[in-house]
Parts: sequence; C-alpha cells; structure tokens
Amino acid sequence: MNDNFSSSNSSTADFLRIAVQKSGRLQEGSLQLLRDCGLNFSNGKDQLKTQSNNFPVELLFLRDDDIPQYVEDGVADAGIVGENVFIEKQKKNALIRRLNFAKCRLSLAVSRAVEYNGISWLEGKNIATSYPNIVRDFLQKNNIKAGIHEISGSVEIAPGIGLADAICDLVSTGSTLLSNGLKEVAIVLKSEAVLIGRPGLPTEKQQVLDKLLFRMEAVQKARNNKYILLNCPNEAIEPITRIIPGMKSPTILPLAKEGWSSLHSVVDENDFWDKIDQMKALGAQGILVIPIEKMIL
Ligand code: PRT
Ligand code: ZN
Repeated sequence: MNDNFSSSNSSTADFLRIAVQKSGRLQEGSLQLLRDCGLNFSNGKDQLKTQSNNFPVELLFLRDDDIPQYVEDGVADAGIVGENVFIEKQKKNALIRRLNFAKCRLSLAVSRAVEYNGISWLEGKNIATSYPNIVRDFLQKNNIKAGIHEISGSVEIAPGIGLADAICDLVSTGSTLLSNGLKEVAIVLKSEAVLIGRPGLPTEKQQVLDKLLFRMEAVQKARNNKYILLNCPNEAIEPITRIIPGMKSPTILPLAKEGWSSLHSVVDENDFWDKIDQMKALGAQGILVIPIEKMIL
C-alpha cells in the first residue's frame, strides 16, 4: 500500500469498505475511533457512503442489524456492530477486534413482583426478546424449556401487557427496566462494539486492514493510559517505580531542589486512583496527569 495515498490516484475498488451504523448509539463512537486513527472523511450523516481522503477506506452507512449480512455477502469488507448483533445474526464473519465502547449487557428481566428463585423459574414461561438465537442457546445450555416470543422493539413493555413472563433485552444503566417495573435477574451476554470482518480478504485489502488495526491498537492503548509526572524525594523513587513501571521504566530527572527528583511514567486508567493514593503516601507531590494521544509499544 502506498503511504502517500491520495484519493485522486487510487481506484476505489481497492478501498477497504467498512460498514458503520447510519445513526444510533454506535455511530459517534465508530466515527471517532476512525478519526482518532487518522482517517479524514466528511460527516456522512445523510450519505449512503463516503471515502476517506487520506486512507484507502470507504465507509458505508447502514442499519446495525444489516451489517453482518452485508459483510458476509462481501458488500462490505468489515463492519462495526455490537457484539450482541454479531452473535445473534450467526453469519460467517470473524470477530476481529473488541473496540471498548457502547458497552452493555443482554439480560433477562422479570416483573419486580415476581419471586425469582434462580434460572429454573423460567421453565415453561414465555420470554419476549429481539435476540431469539442468543436466548435459545442460553436456555439450551441451562437445560430450560421456555417459549421465545420474538419482538423487534419496546421489549420492556411485554410483561406489563401480558405478552410474556420475562424479557431478554439490552441494559446499560438499568433505568429503562426500573421505570417499567422490571428487575434484572441474569446476564446472558456482555457486549461492546466490535470490528467484524469477512475471512479471506484480497491481499491489498488485508494490508489496509492490518494497517488500520495497528492504528486502532495505538489509539485504544492511549485511551486506557495516562502520562503522569510527579515530584518525589529520592528515597521514594524505587517504591514509586514499582507502582508505575511505565512502558520500559520511568524517566527520572533531578530537581534543582536537593534530594528531590521528577519522575515521568505511564499509568493505566483502571487503577489510576489507587496508585495515586499509594504514591502520595510515599511522598509524591505536584502530580500532573496528561492524556496520551497515541501509544505504540
Ligand atoms: O437503527 P438501527 O437498527 O441501526 O439501531 P438500533 O436502534 O437497533 O440500535 P441502537 O442504536 O439503539 O443500539 C446499537 C447498539 O448499541 C446495540 O446493539 C448495543 O450493542 C449498543 N448499546 C449499548 C445499547 C445500549 N447500550 C442500550 N442501553 N443498545 C440499546 N440500549 C437500550 C436499552 O435496551 C434500553 O432500552 O437503551 C435503553 C436505555 O438503557 P438503560 O439500561 O440505560 O435504561
Ligand atoms: Zn438495529
């Protein structure tokens, strides 16, 4: 692939076609990730497709439910969907990469009035869902026989109108369940946005995909880490280095103040606050935390 790519001298036939959601919960996160990977393209809100002007990628804007089929058929080479949709659609696509946004869970819920005593409560009951395949698999694995009532929207009202005894639907904060008098009783699947693809891409397109994956890795690592600078007494350097070892080891610079150093490193977002507390207890002061844009190991 030509690094000095420009749209004027390349045929779009070689472009890697990525399907993204036309509008909805996945759209912003999908476009932001691609932009953070350095791809320029027009917003595309009212378009069917758009091409990047600095990377051989064409975006197709589709309903999320249709994306796995379009990828399997080869209309798109790859797509960004919720893992829930990827699994439910059962197409011959591969999960290429988890993307760490649009996190939610597919859960079973019942009326709050129900005395739910475990999964066996579902035996012989009726479950309303937009995810019949996933629910069928789940019931089979748990040896439960229950009816599945497939509905495409507003699943949460089903128990209230007598359509079903339970539902299986996506949950993030849980407030929709709460306001419909339901309680979450079991998690069937944890989901996030994923990049899916068709196996056996032509070499040219595979190279574009590999290059994009390399960039996604750098962007996702950077999102999960922060650059940290702090001052500490020299005797605290060693214990602090054990807490924030960084990519290889921290950078340590002497301060003008005798017996003190400045220490620079990288810290994981997830255990950030715990580590700050530990370092403060060791005498760290003047702690600065800075976002990282890209991170390449
Ligand atoms: O039009 P199109 O078919 O493309 O979009 P859609 O309406 O089918 O999908 P959309 O945009 O609603 O969701 C796309 C994807 O986002 C889903 O397939 C999930 O992978 C992911 N996602 C993440 C969610 C949620 N969080 C979520 N909270 N999808 C749906 N919800 C629903 C939830 O079921 C509830 O009804 O949002 C409502 C609010 O949830 P609570 O728990 O915060 O109240
Ligand atoms: Zn949809």
